[in-house]
Amino acid sequence: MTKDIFYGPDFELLSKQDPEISSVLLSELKRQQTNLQLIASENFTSRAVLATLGSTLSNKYAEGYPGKRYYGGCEEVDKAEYLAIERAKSLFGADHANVQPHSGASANIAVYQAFTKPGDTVLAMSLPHGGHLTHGSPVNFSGKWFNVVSYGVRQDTELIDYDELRDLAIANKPKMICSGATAYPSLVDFEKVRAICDEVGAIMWVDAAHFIGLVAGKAIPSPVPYADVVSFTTHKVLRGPRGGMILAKEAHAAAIDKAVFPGMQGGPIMSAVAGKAVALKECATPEYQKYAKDVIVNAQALCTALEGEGMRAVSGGTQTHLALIDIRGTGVNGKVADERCGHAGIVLNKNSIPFDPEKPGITSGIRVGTPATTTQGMGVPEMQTIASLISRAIRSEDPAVLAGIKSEVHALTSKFPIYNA
Ligand code: DSN
Repeated sequence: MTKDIFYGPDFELLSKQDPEISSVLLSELKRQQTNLQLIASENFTSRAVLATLGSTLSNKYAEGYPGKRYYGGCEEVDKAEYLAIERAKSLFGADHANVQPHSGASANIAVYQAFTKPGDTVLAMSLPHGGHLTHGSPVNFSGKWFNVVSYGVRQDTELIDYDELRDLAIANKPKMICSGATAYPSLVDFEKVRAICDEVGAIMWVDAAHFIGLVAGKAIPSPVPYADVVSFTTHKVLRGPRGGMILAKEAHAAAIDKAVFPGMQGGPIMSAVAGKAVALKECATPEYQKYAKDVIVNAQALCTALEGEGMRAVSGGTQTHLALIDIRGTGVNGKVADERCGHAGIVLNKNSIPFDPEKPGITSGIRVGTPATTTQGMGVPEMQTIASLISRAIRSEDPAVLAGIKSEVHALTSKFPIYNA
């Protein structure tokens, strides 16, 4: 049974040794193959990246940096890390790259550590308006250890209020200003943010986790020429392994490296570092650049089609890989919509919309993204079909109807197979 499957011969060993875990791997593969993956922060990484993640590089401790390690035997993993660094610098035109953070949150901890001290003031986008936990949420280290002042979007346009941002910067004199969000469908005006940072003497930090893959594909403008530091994850649109990365101006290189190691992490996960190198090489290809543009075309098509189904696109549409949809017009809240779509094989997430009257656990919205479906090869016609499937799922409480939609989802995904043997 396991002979022909994607995971290869080692999987047979695993399935004999640990049938419980091997069955999780199989059923998760099936879940990814058969459902619609619309979580804006997820993607299907390449087989080459997966092969690297499952390699013996995982066995190696390599505290320190290439050429300056605290353990012997690092000559091979050094080559992988040098490649990842050089590819990151070349792809993004950055002075410096640190490829070791285990995740986006880890990368952000390092940014705080490099530029601030506990108690310092930082200006960042508010979580209810699309920010991230590490941008000052009271339940996160950032909100507990720093004086984070939040800016948001305007109620009329649902776009960042740069006047408010400037006023807050002048009034609070932050050490650092963070731009970047997890549920903001529009582009950030980095030139404006740079000017505000210069006016108040703040470090310009861009948390580019969500959109860096679009930058890599030259589909949207880059924050790198403007920002002092850019942190991001490598597994979203970028389509690499789960992990984090930091780009910085040369003047900040030493501070960033010190903040990552020994400041925040011990040994880097060298299989992931090598996987980041593989993904960055893929990102430099014309195929990837087309992919990045297609992700946006698909997100816009999905957004427009959802509007055609009687839902409202926050900020009037999208310029990126995701759309934030106000679903109050359907009479259903985000939590119920998320659950109904889940029963129908459509994986998305409930999401607060700006000025949401509902609690964060309920919400008035959903967030949909197109990185994964675009990797599968879906295009505008499929986005229109998906919008109709979402709309029907949200509006139905009948398990039989939801099961019927699930069959349609399976029929659609079977035409765009991933990880086939
Ligand atoms: N969890 C990520 C997202 O879904 O946007 C952010 O870290």
